[in-house]
Amino acid sequence: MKIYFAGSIRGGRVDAGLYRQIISYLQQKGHDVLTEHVGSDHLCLEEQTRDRDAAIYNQDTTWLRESDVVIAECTCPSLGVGYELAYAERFEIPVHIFYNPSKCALSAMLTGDSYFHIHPYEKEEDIFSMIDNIL
Ligand code: 6IA
Repeated sequence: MKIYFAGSIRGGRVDAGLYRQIISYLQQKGHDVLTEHVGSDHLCLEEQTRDRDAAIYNQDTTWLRESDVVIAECTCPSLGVGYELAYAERFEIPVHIFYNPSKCALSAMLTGDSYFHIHPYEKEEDIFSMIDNIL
């Protein structure tokens, strides 16, 4: 499957290591993760120009429309991820949201939208069997 993995970038990189683990797990299972860079520890967060951001937006929205499913890790809040989830809903792409309730309260705009499949988890290692059940 073509998977769009969404995780916080400018919203904060505290969970970048977890994003990396989820992405490599999906790749090991033979899936095509379009957004491998979300787990990268070499993102240059300082570079921010309107043209560069427009290129990122155009590429990411193209990938979103091409994807079979969106998987998002939402424990670290991110405006960009929230936007992506609503964008995926608009194009009727299934969306699975993972978050750790002991670390954050997920926005009511996500938990209140019955379109989204919401997956709270207690331990990070639980995510992988949950993914197996979804895909
Ligand atoms: O608001 P955020 O930056 O936290 O939004 C994160 C989400 O937006 C991720 O799921 C990405 O798919 C997308 N996104 C945000 N920034 C980038 C980006 N920047 N490259 C690709 N996708 C992005 C490159 C590095 C940048 C900080 C200069």
